[in-house]
Amino acid sequence: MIIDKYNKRVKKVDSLLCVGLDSDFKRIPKRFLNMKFPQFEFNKWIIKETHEYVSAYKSNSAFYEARGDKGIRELKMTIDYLIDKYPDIFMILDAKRADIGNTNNGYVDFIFDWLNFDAVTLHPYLGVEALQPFLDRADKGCIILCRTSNLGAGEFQNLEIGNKPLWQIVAEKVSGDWNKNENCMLVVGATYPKEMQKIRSLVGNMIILVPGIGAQGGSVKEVMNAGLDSDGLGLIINSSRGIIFSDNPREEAKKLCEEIRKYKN
Ligand code: OMP
Repeated sequence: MIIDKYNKRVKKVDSLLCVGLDSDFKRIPKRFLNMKFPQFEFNKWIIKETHEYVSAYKSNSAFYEARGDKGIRELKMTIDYLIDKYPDIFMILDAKRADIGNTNNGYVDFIFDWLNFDAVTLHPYLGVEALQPFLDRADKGCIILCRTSNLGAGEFQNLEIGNKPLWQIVAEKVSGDWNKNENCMLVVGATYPKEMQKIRSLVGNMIILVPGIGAQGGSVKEVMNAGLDSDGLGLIINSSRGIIFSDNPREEAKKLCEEIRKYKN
């Protein structure tokens, strides 16, 4: 099972930390800009500085797509580097994809088989039938948006359908019918710990990806209290800007990892 890869790494380094390789070209330090592959070199540096504290890396596709073919090439170079040097680290492409079924086949080929990511973030809006090409890949992870971290998340996600908010229905569907291959996970923002607690009570030990720590102000303590599973695991806690654009990414990753350990134990 693909989630075993994540859990194995978690146990090896005693960390639930995911560093977001959201390598916005406009923000990467100047010393990288005159290199042949600046985004890749920046990522390589971040990976060297942080790998011992992380169980996952998550690359947001937007920051690579923004540079056209150069960005896609350097995204590919980054994942190839990780596969070569740190193959046991869980690798997520944050692309929030989903379309009708046959179109999804193109995304599956690109993300899972050409880029070789372990998992991808997906919208649930088109329903399980459309997402099948992703879900059928028992060897890969499908991370479904449930309760997102942004301020306006409630506009649709809080809509009540038969006395339940939409996010609750998504959590129930994904952890039930959708998870036949045991390869589904959910996204729940750190900025909504109450919802996280409810979702954890609904989905058993399903892994939850938690963005919103660091730059978006989510609290590690609240996330850990609300979201840990019955084994004291089950979370992928992401921070992107708060680590990669800090003065000292190694120190920031270490600090966050140690904070996670403190509440985990
Ligand atoms: P920072 O705010 O810089 O830590 O980045 C957060 C990352 O998580 C970005 O790549 C976002 O696109 C992503 N994200 C959210 O911030 N909120 C969500 O609800 C979902 C995601 C995601 O799917 O990862």
